[in-house]
Amino acid sequence: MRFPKRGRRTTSAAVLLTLALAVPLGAQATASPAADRSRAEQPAERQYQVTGADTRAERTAVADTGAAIDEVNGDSLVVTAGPAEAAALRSRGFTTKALPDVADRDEVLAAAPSDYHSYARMSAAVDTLVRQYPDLMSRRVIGRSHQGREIFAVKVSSNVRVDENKPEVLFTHNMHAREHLTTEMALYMLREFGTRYGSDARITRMLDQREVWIVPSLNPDGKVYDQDSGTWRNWRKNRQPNSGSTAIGTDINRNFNYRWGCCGGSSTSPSSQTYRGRAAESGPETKVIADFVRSRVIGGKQQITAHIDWHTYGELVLWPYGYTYADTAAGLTQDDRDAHAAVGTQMARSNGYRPQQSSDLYITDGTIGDWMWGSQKIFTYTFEMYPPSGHRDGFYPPGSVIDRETARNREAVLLLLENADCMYRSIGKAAQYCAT
Ligand code: 3K0
Ligand code: CA
Ligand code: ZN
Repeated sequence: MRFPKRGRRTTSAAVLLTLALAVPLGAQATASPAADRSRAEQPAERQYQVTGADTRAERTAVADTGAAIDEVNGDSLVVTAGPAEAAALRSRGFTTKALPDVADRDEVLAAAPSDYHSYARMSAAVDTLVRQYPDLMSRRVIGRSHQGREIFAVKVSSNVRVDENKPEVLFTHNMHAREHLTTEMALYMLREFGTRYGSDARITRMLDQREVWIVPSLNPDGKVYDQDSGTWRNWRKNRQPNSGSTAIGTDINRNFNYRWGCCGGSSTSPSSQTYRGRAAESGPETKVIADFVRSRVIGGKQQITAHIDWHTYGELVLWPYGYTYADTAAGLTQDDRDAHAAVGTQMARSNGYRPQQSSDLYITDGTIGDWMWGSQKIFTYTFEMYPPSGHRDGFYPPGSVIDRETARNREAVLLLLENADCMYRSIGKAAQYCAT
């Protein structure tokens, strides 16, 4: 259901005006009940075009205000920011231009919330698949979100009920609430594995020789909040309250326990889009996936060798680190970097995305990728799916693109699985690193 556009735009303008007049910078509105209701429907965060930032250092300065950078287009950026972050951007000399609210973009924004699986429909679809392929797939609850929803992993492998000695590969999806195409990517992979095992040679071989873990939604509360009211809310973080603030949510991708908060790549302000939380792993969702990954250390050996964390948008393949511009750093040797880049570039060639180090975009800290490598030595990629930067669809492309844009990553997924037994083979160093 969509509200009549005119009424909604009026409400949204009134709320922004209330915030602009009444809210001290850095604080959150203590709005009237009426304004509060509207704000719940229509958060004050919105997208801005920011000009004057065309280097990675300037992009890092933009990110340092606590705005989330959604797009990089040459010297102009699109960010999601609240009033405080927008004011901080202007005070640092950047030019900001408010873009129309996501929910007001009905004509150009062809996506309806019903185009994408809701959390409930996704969960039911997974149950159906697991029932259909009981020897190949099993589902396990690995923990719960702040509001108590199940965060679950689907294991896919031949002989699925036995923990065998095979390289394990992890795929995590939908950490950022509004990045719904990533949940569709999880469902695509599950359907593809289910229907092609036993007929497609590559898939059969991989499911015989790997144990695959797919977590279709790392942020079920955020997904439900963004989608289930019937109008998109452009929500990114989880839905955990913050003590001493009315602002909701921690950015799960700034909450991981490797160099957490080290480097100006996250915010200390609960109202920020990139709020890092009060401590590393303070977000229950962060802790759930970190605990799961730690639980895969068996006999002192991490079983998971490779990982993709699926995001939208920008059509990028990113590798660690995000916390530093340096190509190599503590625990990341030249060979580690080169193997990440070699497989990352192969995958990017297959889907047409751009391969680069995470910090080539802007500095981030406390991300899942930095933790996966820095703390667990798991080869890790962040994929930013369709659309490319500058495309009007942003986080909400129409449902008609889902099949094409998920299948587009089929080859990249197979490439990662095929390399996962020895990532250093990609740089000709299997003998040095992978001798058994
Ligand atoms: O590792 C990274 O560079 C993460 C990029 C990710 C983020 O968390 O900022 N980009 S997104 O938020 O637009 N999906
Ligand atoms: Ca195993
Ligand atoms: Zn994201």
